[in-house]
Amino acid sequence: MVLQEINQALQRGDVNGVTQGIKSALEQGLEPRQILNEGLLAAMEVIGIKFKNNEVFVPEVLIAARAMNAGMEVLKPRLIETGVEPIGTVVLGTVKGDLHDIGKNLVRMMFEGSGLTVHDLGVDVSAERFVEAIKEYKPQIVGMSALLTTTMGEMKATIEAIKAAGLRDQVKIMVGGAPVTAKFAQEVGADVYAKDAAEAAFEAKKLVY
Ligand code: B1M
Repeated sequence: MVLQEINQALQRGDVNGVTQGIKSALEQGLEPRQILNEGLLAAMEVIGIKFKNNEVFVPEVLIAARAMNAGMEVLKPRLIETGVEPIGTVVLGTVKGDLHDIGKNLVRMMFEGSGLTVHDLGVDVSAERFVEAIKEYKPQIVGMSALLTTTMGEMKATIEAIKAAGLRDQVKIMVGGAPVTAKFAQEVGADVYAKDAAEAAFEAKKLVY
């Protein structure tokens, strides 16, 4: 089955296999969300487990991540609803010291699919850069992602910097990422925690309406 082929190709880090698999899945009429969940995300989860168990190492994870991103490029136009009027603006980034961006990119896609304009600052984003971006883009929401327990603290530092710049009242702050919890979000002074990309989009819509 094509989803299984996509899954296996992603685990091998086979960019061509993933992109071709997605194209034929779409031609067969499969839902983009099903391709994302059962093809790409399921495979990434396997990679995550193997990485944790020392069955695969950083290079294999990187090539799988590259195939994931290539697959997302093919899926993105199909995931994003066309012709949606922007309902609000978000500044999004992975915090300083953290290079993980797969989850953040999914959150961005779901935001875009919900009609939000997203200014994606990328990875390893300093508190100062977040502050500059708030001044530049005047977003209603600032979204921060962290995947490492060692970088979660940057969320607090960024919120403090936003406060110090006198901008805290102008934005709602959303945090997420595997080690982040609702309790942590509250402790660092964020407004919202979202556990996954779908919830992030749902919560963001509530914040802008
Ligand atoms: Co890294 N890594 N990694 N890694 N890596 C983890 C996170 C880890 C849990 C693996 C493990 O040991 N089991 C572990 C962290 C341990 C910890 O801190 N507790 C870890 C480590 C240790 C490291 C390094 C330190 C390894 C090393 O070099 N020794 C290193 C750090 C580099 C750095 O950042 N400075 C490192 C490097 C890497 C790669 C570069 C090889 C690669 C990243 C490639 C990339 O992103 N472009 C990588 C990967 C791929 C992972 C795993 C395997 C997968 C992460 C992922 O993409 N998940 C991960 C293990 C795992 O999570 N099982 C691991 C899929 C993604 C869809 O999920 O990102 O959780 P996630 O996003 C979700 C939600 O969290 C949520 O929505 C997303 C979609 O539903 N979400 C938000 C995310 N952001 C949000 C923001 C929101 C709301 C929701 O609001 C704004």
